[in-house]
Amino acid sequence: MSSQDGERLYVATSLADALAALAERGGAASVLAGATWIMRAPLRHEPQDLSYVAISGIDELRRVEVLDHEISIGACVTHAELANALASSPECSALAQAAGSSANPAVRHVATIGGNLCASAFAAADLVPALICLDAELEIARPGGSERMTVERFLEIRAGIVPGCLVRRVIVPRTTRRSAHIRLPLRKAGDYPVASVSLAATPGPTGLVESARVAVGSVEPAARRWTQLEAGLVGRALDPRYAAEQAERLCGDFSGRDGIEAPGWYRVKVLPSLVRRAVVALQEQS
Ligand SMILES: Cc1cc2nc3c(=O)[nH]c(=O)nc-3n(C[C@@H](O)[C@@H](O)[C@H](O)COP(=O)(O)OP(=O)(O)OC[C@H]3O[C@@H](n4cnc5c(N)ncnc54)[C@H](O)[C@@H]3O)c2cc1C
Repeated sequence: MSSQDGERLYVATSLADALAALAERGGAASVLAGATWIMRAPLRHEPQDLSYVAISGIDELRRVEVLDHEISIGACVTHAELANALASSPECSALAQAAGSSANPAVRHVATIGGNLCASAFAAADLVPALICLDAELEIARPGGSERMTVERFLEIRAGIVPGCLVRRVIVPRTTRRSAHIRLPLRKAGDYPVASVSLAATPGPTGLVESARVAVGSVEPAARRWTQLEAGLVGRALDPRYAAEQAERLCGDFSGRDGIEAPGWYRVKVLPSLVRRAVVALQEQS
């Protein structure tokens, strides 16, 4: 164990050390990874936590392991490291694109995948819809054990997660799908996206779509799947115009959230165009 700045910051040296430090502090301490979300707490008028347990120096949380059937990504892998590590895994293009296009280079070098998933009030998180469309799971570590669940399930329980737990790693299954992440920043690259669409599709032997997953980010308070649109894409050839028409028809599935960057109706209005661009991106990968 090592500590800096009195009780405010504890720098953990291993996963066990981090879990012990969190347990010792009860509900009074939060996990700190890249701190790019935490540092803006005062701007969001959120209370700052009493103390933090820093985890970004823990070796096992910084690894990306590309195995035959899955890719295991440690919670403290940064957006920049992720984009780089996945550059030669075409089935994970959505995640590589989300990681490589989020924020700006300085933020991407410290912001982590774990922080992106755990920032519970962050509707515009880029990696979350990408992970949902890739059917990713995550592993939560707690003293005495761990639990694995889908990212979708994690989003349902994240606000009430027991203090003392932390996300250890994210697991992305490897399949023959193709995928893309398309985002619309309002003014310039580096802005939060007004809306984002992540699309994964698996082509069958005849070229028709065998399975599809679409996830929408930043439109509602949390990213979620667009299951009606998925159903409309299956059994057909990938066609940007048809996909955009279906998206237009099904846009009523979303209630856009109003925010300082854009009103809710606008976030919904741009979805067909993002879906069209996502399908074009998939076609370009073949
Ligand atoms: C200028 C700027 C621009 C940005 N633009 C974008 C953008 O375009 N797209 C985007 O997606 N994001 C953007 N972000 C948000 C950026 O903060 C997140 O994307 C980032 O992934 C958060 O990771 P972090 O490691 O910094 O999290 P932290 O700030 O360290 O933590 C965030 C939250 O998660 C918790 N936490 C962190 N890791 C874990 C863990 N392993 N287990 C449990 N809890 C954990 C913390 O306690 C905290 O509540 C931007 C941020 C800035 C400052």
